[in-house]
Amino acid sequence: MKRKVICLLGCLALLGIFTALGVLAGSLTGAPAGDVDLMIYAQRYSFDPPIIRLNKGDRVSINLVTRDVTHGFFLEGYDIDAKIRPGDSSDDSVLLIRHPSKHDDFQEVDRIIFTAERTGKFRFRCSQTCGYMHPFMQGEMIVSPNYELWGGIGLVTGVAVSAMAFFVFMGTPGSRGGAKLVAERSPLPNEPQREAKGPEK
Ligand SMILES: [Cu+2]
Repeated sequence: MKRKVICLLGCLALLGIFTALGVLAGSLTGAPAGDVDLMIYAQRYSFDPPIIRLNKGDRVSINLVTRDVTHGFFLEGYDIDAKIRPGDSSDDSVLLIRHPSKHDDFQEVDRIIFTAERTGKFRFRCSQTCGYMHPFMQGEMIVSPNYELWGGIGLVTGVAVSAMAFFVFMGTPGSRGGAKLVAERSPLPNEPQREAKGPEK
């Protein structure tokens, strides 16, 4: 009985350890890549939505739309500076992008595309002077590691390992019976040979 309790506690500890390892793996490696399609509206003096939530590794495609004048979209930490010029209709608007660290010129694109490789909080702000409140036009992108997925993988592994450990330490009724049968039967094939050899000599 005492052995059973110790064994159960051991299995619980294993479960905890594997779940924790899973969460740790999540914080170090991040989530599997997913495709995220976003529409961001820019207008004086805010972005809609103001907060973007992503998982690490997400392949992001942003369609930037302006509701009034030309606005910028400078994403800190990701080397992205985009701007959207309004047209007569939303189809006529022009989206341009450059990478500040490369000192390159703006190039026309259909979408702002990048992979969310860095975890953390990153500010995005308007980089085109659009009015007196322009400096306050900003939002936030939050890239988090996928704790749930890796924690789940850890938990499942923990269940498997602790179940194996439980049966190894406690033994199953079948395996005990089987062991006895083998122990009883194994001498049998040798016995007749010994008996046979004995009288010959
Ligand atoms: Cu602005």
